[in-house]
Amino acid sequence: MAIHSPKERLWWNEPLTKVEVTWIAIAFLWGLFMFFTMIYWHFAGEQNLSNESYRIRPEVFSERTEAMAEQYTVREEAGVPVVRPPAGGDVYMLGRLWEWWPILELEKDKQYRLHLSSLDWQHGFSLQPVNINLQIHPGYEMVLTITPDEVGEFSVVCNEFCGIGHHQMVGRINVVEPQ
Ligand SMILES: [Cu+2]
Repeated sequence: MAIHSPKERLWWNEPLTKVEVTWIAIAFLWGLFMFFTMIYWHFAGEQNLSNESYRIRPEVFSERTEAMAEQYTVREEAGVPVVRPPAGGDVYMLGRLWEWWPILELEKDKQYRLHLSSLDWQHGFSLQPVNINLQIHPGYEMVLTITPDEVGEFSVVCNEFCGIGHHQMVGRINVVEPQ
């Protein structure tokens, strides 16, 4: 028993017992199982998307997002621009203390390149209710090739604690029928 001191001073020099071998084998096989489950779940779980990431300075990301908003804003909701960029192109959403900006309006069954980044700290991009979760860091942009397949309003919530206004850090993606 482990609570008693080993009788032999050179306790590590003993041959393996059957019980040890069994537990090492079980732990090893369980580790392998979990390793392959991670890969399998990427395809079967439909939660975390394949993404690309690139280095980008926060100022550059901010400029690109603002340029898109300036060109394609269709209206405002509570002071936040609702932006409807053309289908097939690049769309940007930035995280900062404490908002996801701007509101995006995307067409159903059209493909977009969604760029996500942070201007200050680490934030979480959690798309509800579909439960897509991504960690967003300043200095890097995450690029996802997405094709929204359901019409509706999807909330974005920050799920990485980012300070006093964290609980108010929300955004939105609207998916609408193509015109
Ligand atoms: Cu946040």
